[in-house]
Amino acid sequence: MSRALVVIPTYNERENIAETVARVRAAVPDASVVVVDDSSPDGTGYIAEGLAADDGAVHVLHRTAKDGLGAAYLAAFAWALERGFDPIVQLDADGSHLPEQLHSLLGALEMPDAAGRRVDLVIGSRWIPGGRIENWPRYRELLSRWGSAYARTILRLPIRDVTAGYRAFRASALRAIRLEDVHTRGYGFQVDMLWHASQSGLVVVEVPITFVERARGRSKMSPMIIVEAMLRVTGWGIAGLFRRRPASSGRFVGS
Ligand SMILES: Nc1nc2c(ncn2[C@@H]2O[C@H](COP(=O)(O)OP(=O)(O)O)[C@@H](O)[C@H]2O)c(=O)[nH]1
Ligand SMILES: [Mg+2]
Repeated sequence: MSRALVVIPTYNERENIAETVARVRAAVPDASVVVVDDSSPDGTGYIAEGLAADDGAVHVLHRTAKDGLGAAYLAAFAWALERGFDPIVQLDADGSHLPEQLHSLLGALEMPDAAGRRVDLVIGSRWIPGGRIENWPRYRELLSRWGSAYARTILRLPIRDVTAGYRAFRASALRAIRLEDVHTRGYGFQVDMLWHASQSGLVVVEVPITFVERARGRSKMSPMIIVEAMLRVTGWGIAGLFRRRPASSGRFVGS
């Protein structure tokens, strides 16, 4: 019996959550699902409870207030590690991350990387050959590309898509990262996790995905979230200039 877990964060995803959970369960029937809902006013949490009542492999974590994607993921990771799930996958509720590509991420976690090392973290990447995006407005694509390029350069990360939200972690990788040191609430959380993965010397590879912009519901991206991410990345970059890189960071290699 697989102990794989797919974590799906939700805030006002009433029109999407049932279909996303069903597609995950169909794509990888062995994997469990946990929906992490921040008391969505639109009743997403109630819908998720209904899905959990019908399917023992579906779980729901309710949080009391909208506290950001990063905080939701950190709560889910703690929940998952306590229960022995491994690996642990991040997947958006809105249809952007195709559950049908879960096999690709999970498969890459099982394969040695180009240098023959055990892989700790797989990123579903839009910005490597074979990666695609569908229905994204031009400004979102530019924002994502520039954000990724800025963070990658400042933090010297050998990863093309540093803000990607479709990821598969070994449980041991989440244990290696000091999660209590990850403080970014918004989407900068994705960069924060990679930054910590790099500091922990983890082996990271990217696999191409097709990212499909949501057809229903609304994005929670906001200027505040972007500002938080930019300020933090810049801060880590400056701090990095004054700190010798840990010896283990040489093991952090992208694909
Ligand atoms: N639990 C929780 N989920 C969130 C929060 N903000 C966004 N999400 C979820 O995170 C995923 C990605 O958010 P989305 O708004 O689609 O971001 P975008 O794809 O960058 O436009 C979706 O499943 C959202 O419902 C939050 O504060 N709490
Ligand atoms: Mg989205």
